[in-house]
Amino acid sequence: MKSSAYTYVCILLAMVAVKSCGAKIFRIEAESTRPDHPLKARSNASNKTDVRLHQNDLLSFRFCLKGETSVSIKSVTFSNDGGADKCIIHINGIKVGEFVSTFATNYSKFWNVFKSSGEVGSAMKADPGCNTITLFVTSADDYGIEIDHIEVYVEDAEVNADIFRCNSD
Ligand SMILES: [Ca+2]
Ligand SMILES: [Ca+2]
Repeated sequence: MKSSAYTYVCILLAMVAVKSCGAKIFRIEAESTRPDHPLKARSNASNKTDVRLHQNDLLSFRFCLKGETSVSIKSVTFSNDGGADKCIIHINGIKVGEFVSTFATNYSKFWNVFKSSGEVGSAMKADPGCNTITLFVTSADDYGIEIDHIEVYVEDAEVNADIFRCNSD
């Protein structure tokens, strides 16, 4: 009895380990794509920099996978000072979801206060090789929104940072 309970606990622990080891989260800095939009120095941003976007602007990011893999947008970190803005995210041209910034203003100080969108949409299958994430600003006030970074959840433990950034092989 004792040993079967022990075995059961071990199996449970192994399952937890497999689950937590089977996926990774990668961060893509908005400024890393050398976008056509203004970079802003923000002391609270990761890499101390973000990108200011206005209505109809877009950012495009490339990432690579080893095999067909489930991916999702874990979070988009952004700041806003002024009216609300709406962003839509596509992976490989397919809409995965959207998020909005809410109206808030503090004499421009809120540009240095960062918020998370939370998970955007649901997971989808992405292909081996090169994939593209696109963030579109579909509506914005005159001041726009600033994007700091995006976190991408990848359901494949074998994908490391070099593979994800398309630097391998
Ligand atoms: Ca705004
Ligand atoms: Ca950043």
